[in-house]
Amino acid sequence: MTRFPWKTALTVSTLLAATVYASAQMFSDRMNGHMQQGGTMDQMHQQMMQRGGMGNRGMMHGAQAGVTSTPTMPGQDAFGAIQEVVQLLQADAKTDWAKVNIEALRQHLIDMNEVTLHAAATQRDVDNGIEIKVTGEGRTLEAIKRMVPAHVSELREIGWNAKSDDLQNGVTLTVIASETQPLTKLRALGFMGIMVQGGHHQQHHLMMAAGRFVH
Ligand SMILES: [Cu+2]
Repeated sequence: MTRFPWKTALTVSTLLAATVYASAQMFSDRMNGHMQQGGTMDQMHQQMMQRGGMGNRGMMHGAQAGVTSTPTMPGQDAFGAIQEVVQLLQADAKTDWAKVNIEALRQHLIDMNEVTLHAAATQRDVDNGIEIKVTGEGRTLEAIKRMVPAHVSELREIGWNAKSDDLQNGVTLTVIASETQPLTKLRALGFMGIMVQGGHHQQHHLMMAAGRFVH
């Protein structure tokens, strides 16, 4: 009869038990880690939602985390801009519907698309400033001729030394450096960086649609 090695069996089972216990401990530690991480994410999410203005991102985060909510993305930026303006006009009891012109806003958004995405912009240094030849054809050219000179007037209103000259296929935009707009910055901004200057662009869209403003 073989002697059963009780002592060895006991040692082995103790070791096994210890290993199982250690694994369980590691597993539970890891789970706690995850839960703590989850907690922090929830807090961040809550903070984001409370801070406001981050609503969209908050909801996207929620959607990624499997939380169902109403979609907010309009699918197309110009569509979204028009939708927002229409909602503002509808919410305002003083809106004069005899003057409202949403088509004017749509045409301006088409101009913006042409100028932002399709115009060619060739930049060069001039004496203490930069000169940009903005050119295009067809609908793009029309948009350049409407938008660039109009924006130059706005730049001048906010104190920039800017001018525009007509070209056959576009406009020459010249901006001279100043203490507030040094040459290095102008060079870096380039055509679009200069076009986005000024704080009333979105307000202008509302005025355009309301029929109170001609761009
Ligand atoms: Cu605009």
